[in-house]
Amino acid sequence: MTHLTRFLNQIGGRPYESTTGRWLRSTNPFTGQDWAEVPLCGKDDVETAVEAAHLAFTRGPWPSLNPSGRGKLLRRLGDLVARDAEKLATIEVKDNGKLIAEMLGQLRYIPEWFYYFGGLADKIEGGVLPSDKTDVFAFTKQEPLGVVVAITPWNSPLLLLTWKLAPALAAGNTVVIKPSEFTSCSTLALMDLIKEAGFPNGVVNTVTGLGSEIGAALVEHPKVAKVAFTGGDTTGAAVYSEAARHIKHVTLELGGKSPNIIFADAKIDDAVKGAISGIFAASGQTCIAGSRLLVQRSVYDEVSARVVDFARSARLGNPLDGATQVGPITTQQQQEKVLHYIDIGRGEGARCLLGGGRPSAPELAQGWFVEPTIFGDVSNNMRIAREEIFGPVLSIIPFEDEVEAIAIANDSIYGLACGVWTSNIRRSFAMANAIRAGTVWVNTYRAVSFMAPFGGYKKSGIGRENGQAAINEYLQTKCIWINLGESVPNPFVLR
Ligand code: TXE
Repeated sequence: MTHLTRFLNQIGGRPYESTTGRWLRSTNPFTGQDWAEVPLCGKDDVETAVEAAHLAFTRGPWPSLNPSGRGKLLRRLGDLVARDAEKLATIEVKDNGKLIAEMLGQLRYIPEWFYYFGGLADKIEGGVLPSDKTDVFAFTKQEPLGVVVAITPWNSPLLLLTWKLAPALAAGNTVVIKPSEFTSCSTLALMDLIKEAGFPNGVVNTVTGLGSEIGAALVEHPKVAKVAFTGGDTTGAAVYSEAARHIKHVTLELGGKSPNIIFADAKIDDAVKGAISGIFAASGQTCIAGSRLLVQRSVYDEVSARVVDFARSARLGNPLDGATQVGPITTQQQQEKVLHYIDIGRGEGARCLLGGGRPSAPELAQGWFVEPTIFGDVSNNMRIAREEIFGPVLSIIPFEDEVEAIAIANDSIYGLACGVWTSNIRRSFAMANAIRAGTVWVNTYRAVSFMAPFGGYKKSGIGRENGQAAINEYLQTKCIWINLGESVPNPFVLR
């Protein structure tokens, strides 16, 4: 039997297995072999984790630490992540099949979130209120919510966790993390750094296991104040309605079917690169994937041919090899879902211009690969243009003019992101104004930053991550009235 690397949870500052005594295996998407295991926690473990987080929020060193102290801890954590970038990147590659080149870049960037929100920790200000009452002094304070549950998906475990963890801690909350059952290892490795940074026991805790069991138990737990969720829209809706029953704060970052729009006046070379990175980065497993490529009819044939040629050159292979350009799909069930959508596309009459199945190379046979796949002549009514596939499948859709491009782009239940490729400055602004999405990129794609708010319109989500305002998603306002009068007037004598 192959040796499995074992990762443990941390609850209350201690390594923690589970009360079930069972384990959950992580499979390497490139080799198809199990490589690690994490505890399969149950509801009792949820109870222990939430109690630890609640205790750390209400008593002990964390609530009495001043905001600058919280900021210092976050900045120290950023330094530790930078120090261990390679180690964490390698774990995540084995866990979810992302390219090592992408992961190294991501791990070197993640510390910026801890520095940025660490810097914000002592800039959370209340205000003195003007008053229409005499002898009263009124002011506001921004206070943390309490125990925050961070539920994260498998496609970018550490990055999407960081987007929640950094502002939640900067604001003074405590956290219970539930990573995806498919990719828990990098999160558990990060816990060692959180401890090393000096966060008090119980400020950050983890429980690993199945979403349907412990994810749901966390959302309904009475001592959980907020759920910060990234995942699919079906699960997101379930989380939202459960949270609503208990009146909890929620942020949801859900799926997308983002349009990437190329006008005839664009620099076509750049637009083609933008189309490729929009859909084939991370094998299309990103919420911002530019999965609908809208191309103006006068350049439709040229752009389609060039995108197909470029995609054909992609080198599929071992994600741990720095030269690999497209890696496997993270889970076998996701690979099956993507292949099923390719069948649907064919059945709907879309023309398959490239790919369309598993690659035939023997060295890829053990991995969960799907070839970069491009459908031409797609109509926006087809399911492959309407539903999130979350894989390397591009649908190219022709349009005549700006009005039609806007109509097609907005004809979606989602509204996460959009790309626009044009040399016309007026058109840049007109498109940016007309598109119903949380992010619009003009002549670029996939740019994200700790400084820039990120989130969805419509079914792509609620709330924003990143940017200064994101910290408000983890705060609540308290209004304090101080009576400065000499005495309290007789309540029966109305004035
Ligand atoms: O995600 P889930 P799945 C989309 C993508 C993908 C589809 C399904 O289209 O094909 O969703 O993926 C936890 N209560 N995205 O099923 O279920 C779960 O354990 C509380 C887009 O893997 O949304 C995991 O930690 N939590 C997306 C997290 O929810 C529950 C990224 C996300 O898993 C739960 C991932 C429950 N009842 C998938 N059930 C993006 N926005 O980037 C599950 N979970």
